[in-house]
Amino acid sequence: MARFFLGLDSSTQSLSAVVIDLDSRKVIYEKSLNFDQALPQFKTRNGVLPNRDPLIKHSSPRLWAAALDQLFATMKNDGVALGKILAVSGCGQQHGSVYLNQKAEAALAGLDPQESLEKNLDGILARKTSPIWMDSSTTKECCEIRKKLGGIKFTASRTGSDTFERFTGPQIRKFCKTEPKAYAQTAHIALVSSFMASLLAGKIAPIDFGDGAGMNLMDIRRKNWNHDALKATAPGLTKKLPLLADAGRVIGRVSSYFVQKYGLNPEASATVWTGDNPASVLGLGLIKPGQVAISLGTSDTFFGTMDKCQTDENGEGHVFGSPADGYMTLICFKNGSLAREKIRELYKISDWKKFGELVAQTPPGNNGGILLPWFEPEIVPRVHQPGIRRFDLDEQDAAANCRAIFEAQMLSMRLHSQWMQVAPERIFVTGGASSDRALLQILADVMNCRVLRIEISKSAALGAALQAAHGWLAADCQDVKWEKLVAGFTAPVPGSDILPNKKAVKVYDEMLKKYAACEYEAQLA
Ligand code: XUL
Repeated sequence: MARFFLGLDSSTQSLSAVVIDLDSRKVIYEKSLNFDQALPQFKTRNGVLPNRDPLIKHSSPRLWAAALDQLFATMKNDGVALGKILAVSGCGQQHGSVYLNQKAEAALAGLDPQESLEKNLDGILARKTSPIWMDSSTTKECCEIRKKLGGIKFTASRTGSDTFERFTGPQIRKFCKTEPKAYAQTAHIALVSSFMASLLAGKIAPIDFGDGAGMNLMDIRRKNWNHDALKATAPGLTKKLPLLADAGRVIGRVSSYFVQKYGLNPEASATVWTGDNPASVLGLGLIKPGQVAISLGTSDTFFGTMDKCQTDENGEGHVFGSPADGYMTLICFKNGSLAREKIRELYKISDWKKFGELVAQTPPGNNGGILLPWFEPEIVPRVHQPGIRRFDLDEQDAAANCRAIFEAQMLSMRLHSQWMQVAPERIFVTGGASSDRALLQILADVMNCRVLRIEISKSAALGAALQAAHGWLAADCQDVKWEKLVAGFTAPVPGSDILPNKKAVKVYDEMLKKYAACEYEAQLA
């Protein structure tokens, strides 16, 4: 019998599904459902609910449940062999939280297939909306928790990261301070990933060590809830958090809701989900320690795998548990494609090909011109007041400004990833902007490293499907090696190799010092 596994990715703007056939090592189905387009009644923009305060970014758990219904209906209509799926796993946008009351357990256990999944949530949400990773409204709470935990270095070495506005702990603290009644009525706090896993399993699901590390609440080394962090965050938190467990671990059978409504295999295993970045690590095949990938998307993320836990003393980067054992590091630069697009609009450049041609008109190093492209508050380096700054750069010179944004973003990645102390032999790149050769050449030159492109549009959902397979095989007492499991699903695009140019490498080695000084000056201003 064929062995099919389903992976779901509940990300910021969409819900995606990938089905793999483990024996032929093929992706046999993939689909994405865009929230704004498929569910316009929720009135989200790019997956976010409108809010007058630009620092507040929330979304809706009802939207995520409605999307799950719609995606299963689409899979059924598309003739996906749901009856043959052996296990389902998934991942979610990290840090976002869902607040459920004491009726949730019973409601999840008895999900009614005659009603929509959204309707099944009636009366169980202790908070209507969910703060998500784009929220930056908790600076005060970050300070308070960090202070109680003994400062940046200690917070990072304990929980894997310094406190960050988008991390769940500071978000919970703000909720408890501003809506104490609703907080008191909260019986269960879930992450986006564990909320979706709970719907699939029909019970409160554990949080995994990958996504759990994005909360400022988990002890990164011991992999259990850290009581000092819980105490520093909000009262009574111990009782509201679920168990921590390995991603992919089987937690039971899928809820009969999906069996009756969509014909999902009644024997299919429901498993623990993880965060979208840990799942991408699997989907990109980054299993060996020291492997590095950069995802060039709405935000740019730089991630790699480590066998030993090493945290960032400066508190800019994060360490999460990797779903493939060990640890992964992550640095999130919020102004990724967002900033690149803003520059393209600003200089009225028709497309990225033209943009690349302009970049080629100026030499590596941009004759000393530097641009700091913080159109939105930046996560790394921490910038609360957005704004762009130019140093020795003529605002009227379109070509120099195009090169400047590419160089600044890549130099920033090099500067802020130094704490990881990994000297990769090659860097894999993925995401929308990874087809831009001009950008990749600058990346190769700045990092002095070979760059290879991996073209997987749904690396997180693929990782989730592999996680489902791993969990199912482990529950079946089969000894399964991650390296063997991921083999064949991911390969660099043939001919996508970009090698560093020796002359440019020297230029960027020098330029890094000036770039760092400009960042420092801009942060002081
Ligand atoms: C990671 C982060 C983002 C979200 C995007 O820390 O905040 O990458 O996970 O979904």
